[in-house]
Amino acid sequence: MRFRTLGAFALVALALASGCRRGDQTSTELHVFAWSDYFTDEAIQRFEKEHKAHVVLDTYENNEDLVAKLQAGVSGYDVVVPSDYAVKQLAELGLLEPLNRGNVPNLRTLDTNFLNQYFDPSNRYSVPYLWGTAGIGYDSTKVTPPPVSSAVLWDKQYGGNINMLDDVRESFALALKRLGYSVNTREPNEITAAQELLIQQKPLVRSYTTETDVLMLSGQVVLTHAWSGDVLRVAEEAPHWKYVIPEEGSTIFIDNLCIPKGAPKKELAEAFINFIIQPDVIAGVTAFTHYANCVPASKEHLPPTLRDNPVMSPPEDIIRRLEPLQDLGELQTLYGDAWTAVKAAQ
Ligand code: N2P
Repeated sequence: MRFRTLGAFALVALALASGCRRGDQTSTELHVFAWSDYFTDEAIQRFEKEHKAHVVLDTYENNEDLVAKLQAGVSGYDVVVPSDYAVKQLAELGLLEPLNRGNVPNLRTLDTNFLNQYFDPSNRYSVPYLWGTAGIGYDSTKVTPPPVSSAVLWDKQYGGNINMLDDVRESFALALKRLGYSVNTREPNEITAAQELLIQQKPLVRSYTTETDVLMLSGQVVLTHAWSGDVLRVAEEAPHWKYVIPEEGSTIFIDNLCIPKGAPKKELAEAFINFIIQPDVIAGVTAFTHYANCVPASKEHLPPTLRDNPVMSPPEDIIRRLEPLQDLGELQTLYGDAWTAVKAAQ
């Protein structure tokens, strides 16, 4: 979590200018709750300057933590970044504010392929932001030959050096695909079979976390279930880290900018969303995060190495092996219980 404060001078000036009582320092704060490493300092600072606001950034590890936090009541957050299926869950729970599109004119810069998706058919609540895939990050000096199948995550020779994403749907997706099932199966038998497979893997697993970058950089693991951008970003610093989508298939996600119900600063949140999807700004975000974005005009601002990077924007034959996670409604609890059983297994 990052926390920035304006200089005392600026705060007093701001308070006076907006007619606030001196000491009312919260009036121009924007609270953003997102995946880690999902914005850049440059973008945040530029927004703060242009809008005379102060951004407080807080992070979560997975969609379930985000949903739970918003379900628990007043979160105080103004902007959140749920993945596709979680947008649908949050919208159905009445936990999102409809967007005032008039305040987000840059919506027109978005690639229409990302609009009107199943999880929010007319983009009433969500603005597509970054997208990527789940796969396997591996240390190519230690894992040989380069893995092709997700079976490598069950290979005893790497026992104790493996991390799995602490994300119920992603971990089950990996196991389900390995068994030849859909990542969105509604068949209890298939979910149970995936649960068994994850339990069988458990003695080899060093950790379950979605904060994979530190594990890769520190060499604490040689293999990790991971999201594409996180591995690519690490590979810039440590090029022996590579990424592969297992031949069995995997998932593809779109993460979206949304405003939680009752957000204290709805208009400022809309200004933030409008700001961040500007081509040059979002290009900076992609250059840092290594996640592809939904704004085609940003491409010309990207470093050439990222413009046609096959990990960031996979070719058609790889895309065909990927399934988006769907919202499973009530059945989500089946997955939740199965995940709890995996975590509790000895
Ligand atoms: C970034 C996490 C990627 C988000 N650290 C996956 N939806």
